[in-house]
This record gives sequence, structure tokens and C-alpha cells, in this order.
Amino acid sequence: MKIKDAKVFVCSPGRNFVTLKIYTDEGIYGLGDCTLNGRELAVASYLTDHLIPCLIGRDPFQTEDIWQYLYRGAYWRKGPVTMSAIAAVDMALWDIKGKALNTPLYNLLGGKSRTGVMVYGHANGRDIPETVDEVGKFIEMGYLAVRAQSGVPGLPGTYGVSKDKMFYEPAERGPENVWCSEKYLLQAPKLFEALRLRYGDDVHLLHDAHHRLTPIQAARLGKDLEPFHLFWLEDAVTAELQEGFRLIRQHTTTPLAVGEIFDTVWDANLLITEQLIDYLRMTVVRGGGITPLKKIAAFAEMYHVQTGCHGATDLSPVTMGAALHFDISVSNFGIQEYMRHAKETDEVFPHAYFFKDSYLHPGEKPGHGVEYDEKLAAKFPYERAYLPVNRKLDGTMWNW
Ligand code: EZ4
Ligand code: CO
Repeated sequence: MKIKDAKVFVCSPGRNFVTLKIYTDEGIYGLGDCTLNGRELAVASYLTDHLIPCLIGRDPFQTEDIWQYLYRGAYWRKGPVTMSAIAAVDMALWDIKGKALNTPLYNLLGGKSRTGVMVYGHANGRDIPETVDEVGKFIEMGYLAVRAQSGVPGLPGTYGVSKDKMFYEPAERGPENVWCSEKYLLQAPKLFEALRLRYGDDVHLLHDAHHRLTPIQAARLGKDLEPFHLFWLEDAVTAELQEGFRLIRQHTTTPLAVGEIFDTVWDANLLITEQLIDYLRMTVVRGGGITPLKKIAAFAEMYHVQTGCHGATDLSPVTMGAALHFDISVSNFGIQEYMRHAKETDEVFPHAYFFKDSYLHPGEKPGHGVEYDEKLAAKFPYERAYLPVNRKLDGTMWNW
């Protein structure tokens, strides 16, 4: 079998997505996601102008060699544009393999290690009472784990809080966001105290600090949250300085998750080998595909680090499908983030995965089981988009 052609599609059914389709001379094709929120066209160009010409004529089964060719062969390594583009190629090739062998992708990754994939939903509210009610809706739907984010008194809005509830865009760009760590640190523990009072100890509760704290502030938050035993505290600080996590770790037993923006294992090398985190958030699209993610999971397993794939709505159903096959097969799976896509998105990307009896299931279609309706997608042209920005109360630029 040979790769005959490949095309990049950009569409916006509710939000932007970039999709790669690789065609073979035997009529089988594969799909990959390379959506990079706010920088979509850079990845599309990297693929069309640089990677696709290198793929024609190659054997699509050679996922390892093609990955090395695109990564090592470029000389220039890493970076979200490069790694998202390589990821799309890798996802599409694994999809082709599954279809050619007529088996779901998970069977090529070691087979099922569990019956279903535990996911967490996103609950948000303007204040604590509203957030507590929203968490209840997910528990009623059968979710075993829920992430809770609440508005902070004195701040007009904050990350993860929207007027929309079940379906919302976490990276909606409005006026510039305003931030104050001191106000946030006073309120966050009260939210989780209220949640435990209302729902008891069984449901897993998660929280995302979205890169806004310093290590010592994160240590304080982790300590304050200990009585409410979170499943994880995510992205408490930015993680360019991996050593910063030593400081957090020595002060708190709250489990730590990080890595949704990491693009290779080198972003997490120290975090893993020093056991400074509990969950690694890298997912298929940002981490360069299934090929490297399998290796990273095996490496993390040796250090008691579990997986916790990023799964916000800016990752297309193609990434979600591929991630679910990965999740169900790796032995050190932890949890999978699951924000439901808008109806238009699901219609453009018909998929085999489904939520049933508290778990997500990858489905039994060959490959990753996600399709792309090109005709329908053409009705939703690309719309320029940017992620929000964040400033402190005095106007200083801060992390969003
Ligand atoms: O802000 O995917 O845990 N989930 C997140 C997401 C990210 C978006 C950025 O594009 O932090 O909501
Ligand atoms: Co996050």
C-alpha cells in the first residue's frame, strides 16, 4: 500500500477545526486532527507546504519511520505547530492501519485493558451555589468525575466560567480578562467544601487553576484543598520551569496534573522522573500522535504517573476518538477529559464513540472510528479566532 495524496480541510462548525485526510492507492483513507486553537492556519500551512509533499509514495504502515522522518528529518524540533502537524499524519496513518486490518485501533495498541474510559465533565457557575447545582447535573447524567470552576467575587469573569453550561467554549475571546490570585485563593477552597457537603465523598472532583499561580501559591491552594480530596489540581502554575513543581510537591498531597500544552516528553522529563506530578495531560494532537504518546505513557508508568488526556472542545472528535483508543489500551490510564462538542461539530464529524453507563467507549469501527463529512463542513468556513488574554487588576499582562 502507498500514500497517494493528502489534503487539509479547515472548517468552523461552531468553532474552528483543521483536519488532515491521507489517501492510499488501495482506496483506504485515514483522518487526523491538527487543530491548534487560535493558530489554525499555521498548522494547515506546515502540512500543505512542508509535510504532505514528503508523504507521497510512502508505505502508510511505517508509522515509526515516518514519524522519525518528520521529527528528526526536519532538523527543527518541537513546538506546537510542528508537533500538531506531525500528530495529524500519525493519527491518520494509524487510522489507515486499523481500516486495512479491519480492526479497531485499540487492538493495535495492546487491546482493551478496561471495559470503559472514565471521563470528567465540566461544570461551571457564576458563584458557588450555581456551580454546586451544575455539578449535580453531571452526577445525575452518570458522570463519576466532574471538574468545577466558579466565578470569583470581585472579578468580572474568569477561566472556565460561561453563561452557557453543558456546551460552552472555554477559550471564548471577549474583553480582556481580569485576574487576582489573592481573591481566587480565598474562594476556591470554599467551593470544594460546599461540593463535599452537598454530594459527599464518592464523586471525583477536579479543578483547573489554568497556569495562574506561583509555586508557593499553588502549594497553599493544594494544602487548603486537602480536606476535600480532589482527584487532581490541574495546571496550578505554568510548567516551563519543571523544578517549580518540587516546591509545590513538598507542601501538599493534593494530586497534581499538568501538560495539556506540552508537545514532547522533554517538557515533562523532570516532572516524571522526580515523581513531581500524578497525571500527565498530553493528548494525541498536541503530543505528536499515537506513536510518541504510547512511549511517553510507558515511561510515565515506571514513575507512577498516570495519563489524563486533554479533551476540551478545541480538540476535534478525531482527537477524541484516537485518544479513547489510547485510553482504553494503556495500563496506566487515569482519566479522560470530556467536553461535549456542539451539535454542528458532531454532525460534521460522525463518530463511533459513545457515552454509556458512566463511561465513554471508543466503539468497534475499524481505525479510530471518526469520519469527516466534507460536504457539510464546507458550509462552515473558517473564522479567524484568538484565545483570550488575561491582565492583573493593575493592568499587568498575566497568564490566561
Ligand atoms: O483552556 O483547550 O483543561 N482544559 C483546558 C482547556 C484549554 C483550551 C485552550 O484552547 O484548560 O479549556
Ligand atoms: Co486545562
